[in-house]
Amino acid sequence: PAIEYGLEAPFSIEYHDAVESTNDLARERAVEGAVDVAVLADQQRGGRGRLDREWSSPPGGVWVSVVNRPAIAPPRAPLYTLAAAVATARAAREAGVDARIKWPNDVVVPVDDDGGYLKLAGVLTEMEGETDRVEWLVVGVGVNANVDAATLPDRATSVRERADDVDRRRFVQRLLEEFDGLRTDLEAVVPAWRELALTLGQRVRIERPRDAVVGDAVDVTETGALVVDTDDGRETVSTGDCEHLRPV
Ligand code: BT5
Repeated sequence: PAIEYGLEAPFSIEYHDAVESTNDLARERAVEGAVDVAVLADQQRGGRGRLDREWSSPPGGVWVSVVNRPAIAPPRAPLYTLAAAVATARAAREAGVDARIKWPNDVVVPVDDDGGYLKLAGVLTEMEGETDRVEWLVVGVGVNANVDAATLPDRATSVRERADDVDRRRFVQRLLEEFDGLRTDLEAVVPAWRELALTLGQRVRIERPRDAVVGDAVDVTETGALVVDTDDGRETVSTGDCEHLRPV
């Protein structure tokens, strides 16, 4: 059962010790008609990443999913993913971690000058709606906060590993405040994203369902798509088409 989390936040918070996936619970709340609810858990047994990948969610992390009912059309939904990545990176930076954003949905810590990184957090956005209107949008954020890297997959890191353990209540509050500020000012999302982006200026390879795009990542569009200068000209890759992005 949910217990009171005792947080001043722009969302009402539903806290659980352990769940399958906070995104699944938030989706249920969304279907029930909830507005501005954040579902939070200490651990997830069946945490999910994009494209049916697993998300490892041991105790001590921040596993949170937010229900939104934005008055936007579906093509702008990726801005919510970018906003959550910015909010997470800002909260992590306040905690002393050199967090940057890797397009489209990763928060990472650079480990060398060649684009190498370890993954600190990820964002999973899911929505329901019609062609011209989003009905609800669930933004799930997983942050390796007070977690030993040994309990995480390869190429992952945690706040504990890069700085010190955080007060998770404070961390979640910062994250949700930043996210709320950006979702209510969507024009500010892309400029804020650019400032923290690790991907811009990198040469990247992006796997799509049917092909791959290789080139220099030069910008993101107003709907969060990545603009890549390839040998054959300029390509725009939508967040939904990206299976993997890696620096080359
Ligand atoms: C993501 O997927 O990065 C989105 C993760 C979203 C997790 C949150 S937690 C709250 C909410 N509830 C859920 O069930 N999900 C959301 P993707 O870009 O597909 O990355 C997944 C890949 O990251 C996996 O295939 C692993 O390689 C790696 N990975 C898994 N767990 C990780 C972790 N804890 N830290 C870093 N990397 C991880």
